[in-house]
Amino acid sequence: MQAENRRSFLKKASLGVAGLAASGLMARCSAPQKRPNIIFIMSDDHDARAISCYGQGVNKTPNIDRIAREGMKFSNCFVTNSICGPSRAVILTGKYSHVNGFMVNEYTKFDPDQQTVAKLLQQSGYQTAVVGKWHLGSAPQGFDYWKILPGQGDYYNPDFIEMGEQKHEEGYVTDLITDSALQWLQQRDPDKPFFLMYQHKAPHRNWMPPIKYLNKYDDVTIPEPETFWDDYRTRSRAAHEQKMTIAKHLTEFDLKLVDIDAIRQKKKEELTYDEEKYVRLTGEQQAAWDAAYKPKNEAFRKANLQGKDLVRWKYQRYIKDYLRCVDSVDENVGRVLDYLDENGLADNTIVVYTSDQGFYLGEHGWFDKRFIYETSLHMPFIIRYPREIKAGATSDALVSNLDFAETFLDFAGLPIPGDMQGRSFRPILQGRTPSDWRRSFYYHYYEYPGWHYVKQHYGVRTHRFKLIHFYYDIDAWEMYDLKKDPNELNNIYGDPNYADVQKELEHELQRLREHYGDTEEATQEFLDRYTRWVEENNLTF
Ligand code: SGN
Ligand code: CA
Repeated sequence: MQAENRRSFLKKASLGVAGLAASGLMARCSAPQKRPNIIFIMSDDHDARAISCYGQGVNKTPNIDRIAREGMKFSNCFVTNSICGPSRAVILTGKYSHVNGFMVNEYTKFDPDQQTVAKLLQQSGYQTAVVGKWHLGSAPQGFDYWKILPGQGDYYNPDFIEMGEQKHEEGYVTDLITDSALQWLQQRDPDKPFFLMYQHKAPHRNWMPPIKYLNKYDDVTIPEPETFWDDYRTRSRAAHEQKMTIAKHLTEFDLKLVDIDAIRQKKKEELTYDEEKYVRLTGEQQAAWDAAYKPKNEAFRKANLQGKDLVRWKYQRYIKDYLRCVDSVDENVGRVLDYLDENGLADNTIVVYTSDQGFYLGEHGWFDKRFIYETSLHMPFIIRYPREIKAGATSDALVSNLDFAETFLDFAGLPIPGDMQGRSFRPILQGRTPSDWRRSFYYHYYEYPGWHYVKQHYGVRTHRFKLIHFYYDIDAWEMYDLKKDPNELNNIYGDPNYADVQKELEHELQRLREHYGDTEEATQEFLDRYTRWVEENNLTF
């Protein structure tokens, strides 16, 4: 990878001008360029199926779509480890979890002393800020300004930590994060480039929508995905033993079936984590919630649904609240795009929209993420930069959150450190996918036992195939032909018709593990420590 990095760096140096001329953008770029600003917009658990430009038709996201219409949309952006903190650590460092040390949420803290893209940009003269969801356990470094949510944060009237100081704010989290981002943009030094990480909590569980959307979608039925009733027939135990089904694992708090008045009767110190989210509502907010949910809940109870009908009802409640949260994200993204327009910044600012990972919106009967399966492996990734990216472009190249840091450094004209493990995809953005771009992608997930009980696994994904090894308290392999079976319903591991492909994938997986320095010994050592911590603290999830 180091060689690959060096290559891409040399290429950039030699192809810069020629490449621009070839792409017809030379005229616009003839004056000496100021280094571009970068706004990295990331939401939490926003799956591409709930972004209208990805074409699934379940909702409308006009502002996010605008970024794609004026820029480029990737259909194969993959996360290396499909969970929040670890994804964020990979983005900051350009290194896999086993190298940056942040493998699971919560147990370890991100080591803030290590090299990050924010520090490198800051050192080179960028103004840097992070606003919103952070979830890395340690205080941010490398940012001139930071204002983050503690842990997962809250939807209503949340606390923030601003430069080390805890603050309470009234309002809805997605609006508040945007207000802070715009305030920071407003007060910055206009003569210096900036790097802003603007990161939403929404639409993370427990999907609490803003007041104004509480009744949106009431009169429609959102279609269930094709695989909603999947029985995991050909899969290993891992798919059967997870705890993330719509049918069984959504709680009354997730489903908004709680009596807020009754929760308020409890003493503060007796409140559970979930109850605490509801007592945060002001009297006025609660009145709006009760007005919206009580009649719907009464109708639901009266209907006394059973079996599949009950599961279908849960899905509608879940997906509608999720989409209501997304609507607020989209509208706030619009506020930021407007700000760029109004301040003459649109041309020289790279705008990214992504999410820390994909998220099941009922596929395979699930919510949550974690698996290497298609939905949770994919991150939406949309990027606009009129100076170098043609409007309406698309790419199916295998890119990753592993590459973001390298790509931003490349745009900032900075060298890419040899210990970063990804590669700048600036050439792809310019319309020239390098012939030696990766054709296989390595994945590794660790958090078991943990929330939703998805077993540890690693695997490889190529353009057409996927091979997965689940391990630890299981030793099981799965393989999928994504061309014939895009929904991954037919595990072909061991199928003699695919013997050659299987052999190749096994070799490729081994090669990637060696290439990225991921060893069985290191994994074992981490898991011993992690599972001891889970046991010692009697954690159940
Ligand atoms: C919380 C959620 C889980 C979720 C994890 C990780 N439970 O613990 O459902 O998988 O976060 O999400 S909740 O009851 O607190 O909502 S992540 O996006 O931060 O990785
Ligand atoms: Ca997440």
